[in-house]
Amino acid sequence: MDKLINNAITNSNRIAVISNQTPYSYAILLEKSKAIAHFLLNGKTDLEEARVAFLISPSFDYTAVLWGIWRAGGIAVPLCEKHPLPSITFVIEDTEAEIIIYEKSFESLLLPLASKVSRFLVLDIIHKKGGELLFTPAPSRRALILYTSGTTGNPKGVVTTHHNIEAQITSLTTSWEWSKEDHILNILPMHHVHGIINILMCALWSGACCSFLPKFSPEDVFSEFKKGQLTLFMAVPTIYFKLIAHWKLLSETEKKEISKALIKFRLMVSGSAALPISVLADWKTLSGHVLLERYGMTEMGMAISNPYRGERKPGFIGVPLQGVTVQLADENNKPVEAGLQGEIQIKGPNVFLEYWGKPEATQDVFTSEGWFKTGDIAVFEQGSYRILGRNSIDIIKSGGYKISALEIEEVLRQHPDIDECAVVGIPDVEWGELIAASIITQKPNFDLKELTKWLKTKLPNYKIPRKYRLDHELPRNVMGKVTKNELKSKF
Ligand code: MCA
Ligand code: AMP
Repeated sequence: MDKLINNAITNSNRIAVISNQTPYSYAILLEKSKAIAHFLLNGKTDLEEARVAFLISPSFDYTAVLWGIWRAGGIAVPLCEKHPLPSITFVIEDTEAEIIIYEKSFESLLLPLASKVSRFLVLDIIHKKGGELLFTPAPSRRALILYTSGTTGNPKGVVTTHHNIEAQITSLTTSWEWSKEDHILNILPMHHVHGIINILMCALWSGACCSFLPKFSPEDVFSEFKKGQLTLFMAVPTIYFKLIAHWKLLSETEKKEISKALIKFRLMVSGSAALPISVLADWKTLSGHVLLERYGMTEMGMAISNPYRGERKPGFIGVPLQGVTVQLADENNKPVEAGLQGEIQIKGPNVFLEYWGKPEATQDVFTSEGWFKTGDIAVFEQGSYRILGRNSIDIIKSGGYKISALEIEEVLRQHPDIDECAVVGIPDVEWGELIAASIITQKPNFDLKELTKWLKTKLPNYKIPRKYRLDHELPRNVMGKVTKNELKSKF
């Protein structure tokens, strides 16, 4: 945190963030985040790791609140604007958040939660100035809790310390040669590592500029590209797919204009899910860039990356980033022989501290030798790692979001007309995987549109099944366990 603040002081006259077309300097970011810290401290000198949840659209205000929480010694818990109330309530209860800060437009959504916290603060009232802050949190202190889906029902809170975050940032800014001349566009949701660490925090650490668009739309992204000021772009494969599809519909003149702007970029990165080779090839035609594919996870930030300089191999994720150690291991957590497949296991200062309030779950994902078990299966060949799949069929990646099939099944089972169900991910070039559900119901003419409406009150849009089958029974093995591979093939 000290280094982050010092870097910001050094760059105080530079533009840190552009949001709603308004530029904000590092000096203003320092001032506003200090005011927020003072307001949160309310006379104390340290929040002592109180969880502070916040629901603010991706913007300068979001950035100032994140820094304000850290400068006050709190743990930042970003909420997602697209989540329905039950998902937000879960996070507030699970973290036992003491404070919620929100943007006025989210007031009616959050009001039912006001009584669950000691302080329910609308951002507009925070104007207080105040003197210097008397403390900065030590590197070992908890900084951030991000929720991620796993192989058990509910999402788990991944806790990273200031030290973890600094390690994640420095390995990326060094490997990808960030500088203060950089300017990046941020169109990703701000409750995940990709948007928060890889884009926003790497930019701010470097004295560079981060421009926010409140929501992804291909038209808006292309018009930002055409302004000719950006040097970097990072997104999930689904976004590249959508940009390519939009570009293909444009006139020849518009296509040329966009391609001319894109060739000037320094670097374009894809990650959070496997990049289809067809998307890599189409993007090369459109932009002249071979996308740099890298591999990461909420629990460890980025771990493996194709090179910034040197050959980027299609279908491969590259080699360990600076400071990260990787092994491929068998079921006994022993390293596999060269050329054989194994689970990716990671060590390094980038690896998270714990799942919030879940010591057993934390212990389960580390080997006795301290390796973090990712659950991703890979092979090392031709000097680079290649992902082959995951060791759990119940983890789905759709649109770059990690989704638990079991979490969706648990919600589906609460529906009064559903007797049984099973959820799987089926391959899809646009979304990575599409969520598909087999439903067993006795109800004649069961209405799937109504089911979708009902699910949307309980789950975020990206966790809603896109394909259904109404079946008489689920495929099972002799032990009675649902055979999900068989179900997948039925879709
Ligand atoms: C939305 N739609 C979908 C899905 N999501 N259809 C199928 N599968 C989906 N997963 C449909 C909606 O129903 C709607 O259709 C239409 O798409 C638009 O919905 P909307 O919610 O507006 O979607 P969007 O804004 O266009 O979202 C697409 C997106 C978004 C921008 C690609 O999914 C996204 O921001 N993904 C990034 C997630 C991310 O940052 N992951 C990083 C995790 P209709 O109009 O018919 O209803 S961090 C991580 O993974 C690690 C650390 C790492 O390595 O980075
Ligand atoms: P999350 O839990 O949302 O952080 O998602 C992490 C998961 O995304 C990893 O465990 C991988 O399964 C997947 N992932 C991230 N980057 C890549 C990539 N480049 N190729 C394939 N899978 C990826």
